[in-house]
Amino acid sequence: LAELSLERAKKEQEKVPEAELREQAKALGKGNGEAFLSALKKLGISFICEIKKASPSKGLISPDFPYLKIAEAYERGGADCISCLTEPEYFLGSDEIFREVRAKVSLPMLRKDFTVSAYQLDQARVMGANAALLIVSLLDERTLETYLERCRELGIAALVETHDEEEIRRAVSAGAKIIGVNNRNLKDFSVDFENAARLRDRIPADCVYVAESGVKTPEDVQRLKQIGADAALIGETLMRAEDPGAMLRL
Ligand code: IGP
Repeated sequence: LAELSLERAKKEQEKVPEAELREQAKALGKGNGEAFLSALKKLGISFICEIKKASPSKGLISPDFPYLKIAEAYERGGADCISCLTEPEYFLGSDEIFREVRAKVSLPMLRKDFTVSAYQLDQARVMGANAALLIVSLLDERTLETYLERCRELGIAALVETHDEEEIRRAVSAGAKIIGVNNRNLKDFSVDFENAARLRDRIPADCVYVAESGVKTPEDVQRLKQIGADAALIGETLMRAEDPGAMLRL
């Protein structure tokens, strides 16, 4: 997926050259990463609700994929932020979908993709994202630092995704302020819901803590509240729910 993303970014640079995109991003001024951060920090657990048509582990999740309706249902239902997949190959997302959702709702939005070049961060800013995803396992420490610096410059927040203790250490040392712990192992897609709980106390107190993946029931949300997660990132369960708000209101 990292390689695919790099190829995609290179292709897109043939259409919009790097220097041109840089100019566009600069002309826009700072983004509103602050809105994403404060939505996560609010009292009680926050919900980042995800829009994705498919995933490599689950295949097609939403065949008809009424993404604008879903976005509105999230907003009405009490979501704090929206995460929107833009990866086209495995998640069947696109930048266009992101833009349409951006125009429809006022919630802070995370551009969910496999960031492997600074170009993609400029793209995130230009498409109106409040935050971008940085997956630690795809980046060496120096690169992670560079991308965090680029996010600061663009005024967007960075959700830095980890899976184990070593990755958390790298995230913290690179200066991450929002750390996600993924319950799903991206190598074999297995989900261990206790991963986020187990690693909770590895996250420094001044960082925002996001538990990701595998949230299925109100009891799961309860468990995440109990361990003091600032936010839960929920995708599949909400995509399949008839009334996503019902799960968020509990
Ligand atoms: C959501 P779930 O199990 O609720 O659908 O998971 C989200 O955490 C998951 O989509 C995800 C993801 C990622 C997707 C976590 N990290 C990195 C793509 C890339």
